Amino acid sequence: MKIVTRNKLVVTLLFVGFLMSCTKKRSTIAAVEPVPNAYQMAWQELEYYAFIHFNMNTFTNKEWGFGDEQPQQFNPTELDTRQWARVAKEAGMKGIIITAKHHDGFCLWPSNYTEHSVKNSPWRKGKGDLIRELSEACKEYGLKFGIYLSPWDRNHPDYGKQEYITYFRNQLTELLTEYGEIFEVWFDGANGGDGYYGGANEERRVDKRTYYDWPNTIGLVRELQPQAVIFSDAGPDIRWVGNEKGYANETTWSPIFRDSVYGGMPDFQRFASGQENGTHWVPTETDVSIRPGWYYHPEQDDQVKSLSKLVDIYYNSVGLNSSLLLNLPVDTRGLVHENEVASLNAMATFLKETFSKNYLLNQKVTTSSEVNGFPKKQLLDEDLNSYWAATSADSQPTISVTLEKPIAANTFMIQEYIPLGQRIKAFTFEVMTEGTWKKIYEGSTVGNKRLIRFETQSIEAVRFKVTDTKAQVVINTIGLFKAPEINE
Ligand code: FUL
Repeated sequence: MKIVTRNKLVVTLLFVGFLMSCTKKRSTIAAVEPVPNAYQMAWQELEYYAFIHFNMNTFTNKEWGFGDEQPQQFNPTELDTRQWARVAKEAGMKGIIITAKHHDGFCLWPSNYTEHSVKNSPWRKGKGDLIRELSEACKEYGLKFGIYLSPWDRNHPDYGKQEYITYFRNQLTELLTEYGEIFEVWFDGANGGDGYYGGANEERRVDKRTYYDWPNTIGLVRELQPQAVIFSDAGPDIRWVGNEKGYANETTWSPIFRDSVYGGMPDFQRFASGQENGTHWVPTETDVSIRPGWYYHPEQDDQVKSLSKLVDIYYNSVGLNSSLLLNLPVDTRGLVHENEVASLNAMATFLKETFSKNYLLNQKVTTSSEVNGFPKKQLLDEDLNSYWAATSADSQPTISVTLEKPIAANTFMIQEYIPLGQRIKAFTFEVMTEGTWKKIYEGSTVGNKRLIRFETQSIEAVRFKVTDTKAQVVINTIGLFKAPEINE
């Protein structure tokens, strides 16, 4: 009896000790607000996904249709959304966002609220629903599915009036209730003014800030698909990187001072780098097309971005605390063109070869400080939920890794543990070759991921030093890689 009681006591004490150590762990590192919510965190982990611009413009060979096109013009001959999904999957992408309706107003699904849709086209004899086909293909290939719905509609007679807002919301409701889970809703900011507008053929200006009643439109998305992140020039959940070239800024803060949210805001440039002390977590998304145009134009068949260009874009988007939304203009057959497939496959091989072997694994790591419970070994455990923490007294935290034997490498990766907020303001990255430290790079922000590329060299050790930070440094992971040479 006595023994049992003592055992019970020991077990209880151990349990209390365990609970205390957990509490201690959690309470040690305070978050630096703002921080991402769970849905933004899930989105951060995607990093690389496809935009598909395919709609009426594909058949009129335009970038922006006027709105006076006829549904009969939409007629892909070999449309196969499973091919799109397969190509995206094999490319290593995690999802697809489709232009359900672009500025010309034509709808890729048989909306109940307009005749200007696939239901009046020859495609599948008017019985087709491209949004359904694509959502099912995405499910089959394990890809996330997202919707681009242009607020501007150059076809609709009521555009500019209150009635159009009801129409826009009805369409949004169809898209967000009929096709399963949506991971991202993309609101374009473009509003050009003139259009067909049901035959009026006139210029219609709206106040982008107030016309779409963004708070309630955003509220509708939240209600129907609470996990979806919403994109516009200024958020609310993710923001435009500020250019369509594929390049994020060297300094990229995820926080911004998000006073108002609407697509097409004239001062989005002030968000390009974000704001160190911004009040809301609104990370950037880098959208760029694999060809010069967003839509397919046969004359651009030989202008598909090369492997080296795509790699450069990847390092300057994913590697600069952003995500890469790479556009594939599906052609008039309804297929991703062979030239795109070739570039994407080359890119997939490059990424696989580069990031499959982290040369820092099992090597000797030293750090300038360490908080109990957040040891340096967690820098290399490949667990996105564990991290190393420097003490708050350590104002210039340093991570050094000495390699057992010299390794030829050309890429360094580091990720902050962003669930606790973005912190690093400035850093240096050095490598040791032939016994001498060499400064390779001096940078500013890190955030979700920073990739540093350099000439291939035989490296004996690497050193990452934070030279300025908002708060105690928390690092999720580090890596050293060797990207293959690109021979083009
Ligand atoms: C822009 C649009 O005007 C382009 O046509 C394209 O859809 C691009 C992604 O966004 O604002």
